Amino acid sequence: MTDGHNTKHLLRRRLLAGGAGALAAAAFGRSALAQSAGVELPFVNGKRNLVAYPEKRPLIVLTSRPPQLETPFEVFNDGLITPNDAFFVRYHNAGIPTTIDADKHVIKIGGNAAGKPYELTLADLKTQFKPIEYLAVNQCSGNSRGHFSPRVTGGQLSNGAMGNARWVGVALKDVLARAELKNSAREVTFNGLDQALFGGGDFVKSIEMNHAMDGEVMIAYQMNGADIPLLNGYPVKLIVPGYYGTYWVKHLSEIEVVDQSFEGFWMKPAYRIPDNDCACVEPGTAPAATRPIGRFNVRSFITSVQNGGRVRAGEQTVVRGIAFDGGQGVREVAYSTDGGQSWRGARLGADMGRYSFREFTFAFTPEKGNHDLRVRAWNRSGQSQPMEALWQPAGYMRNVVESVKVTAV
Ligand SMILES: Nc1nc2c(c(=O)[nH]1)N[C@H]1C(S)=C(S)[C@@H](COP(=O)(O)O)O[C@H]1N2
Ligand SMILES: [Mo]
Repeated sequence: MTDGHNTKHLLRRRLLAGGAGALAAAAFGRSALAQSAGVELPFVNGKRNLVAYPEKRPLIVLTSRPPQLETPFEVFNDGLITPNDAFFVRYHNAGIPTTIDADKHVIKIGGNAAGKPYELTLADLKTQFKPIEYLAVNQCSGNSRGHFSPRVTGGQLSNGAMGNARWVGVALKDVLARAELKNSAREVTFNGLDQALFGGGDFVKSIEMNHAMDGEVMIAYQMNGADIPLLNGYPVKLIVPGYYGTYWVKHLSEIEVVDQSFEGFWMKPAYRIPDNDCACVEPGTAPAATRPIGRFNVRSFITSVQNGGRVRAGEQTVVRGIAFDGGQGVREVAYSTDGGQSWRGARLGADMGRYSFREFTFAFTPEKGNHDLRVRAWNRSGQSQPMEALWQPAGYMRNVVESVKVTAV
């Protein structure tokens, strides 16, 4: 409360100050406000600052060292592609690169199952391989973790640790093929320029060989038609479409093809889920067995109105939102305006690829009073979202059907 008051006060002072400053504040009203403001995420201890990091508009700060930034949810209603300056940021270790000379950046390709190890410069990557391109959602495993009940440890995120972008790069398969892989090749590991300063271990991830060779996993050098922002992995980042962000290694500098299962800290014990169909356990209990986290489950969100929002009674409102899954593609979105008692089909927007956000809309003419809006998506293999939240100790993969309560006045 105090913050909101101070913010308004500050902004008013700036506007009253006159001259160029006032003009600037007026022209950039929204960001001037945001820069000095905070937000209150909808859970206990959800108070956060909004701060503009390099190449970023003011984003929700989870931690500042290393930077972990969440996208304010309104951004998802501005369009189906998340702008680079609004895209969330997640790092594990404090030793992040602060300047990178892309002309000097090399990716080393080696490992005990690479017959012919070699090095690639960024220029090689851009000129010697066929570019590929697609839209894909990046989502942190812990997106929405702050909403878990009972609460779990880890970054207390609301729903903004996700984003959809157009990626351009080269197929990992093509880069690996040039290393003349041995028959013993089993997994591929990925490392980036960032380093662990205070323990925890260098951030290294792995995927299986057939996944690495699927022709879709990409070494990207472009995001939404521009260089990848530094905080999102400049100059090159691994794109593993449909898979949680943990595999999307930033500032990619080392690729190793190895003949055994890689079990570095960030593959085991970190980033594992209960090894069962729901990837869930009884709240408060630990799983008997785990496996590495994999593809996204199905999610959908209303974006045009937020929980606690207002709509006009007796007038038709078009409610809009986004749905996505781990790569089957969204087949159907249903909506309810009565808290889940009755459901109808929403209208799907254009298919922008099976890894992209998909828009949906539905029309709603509310009577005066309170309404509980819900949406539920299905993918092309019939998977959907649970009506009651599933629980797991790491707080990954939350995908419950959300409830957006609005008042029609
Ligand atoms: N080099 C490096 N890459 C990384 C990480 C990291 O800590 N270091 N974190 C991963 C995790 S858990 C996520 S969710 C995504 C986030 O990507 P973004 O910061 O570009 O949004 O980066 C992944 N790639
Ligand atoms: Mo993540």
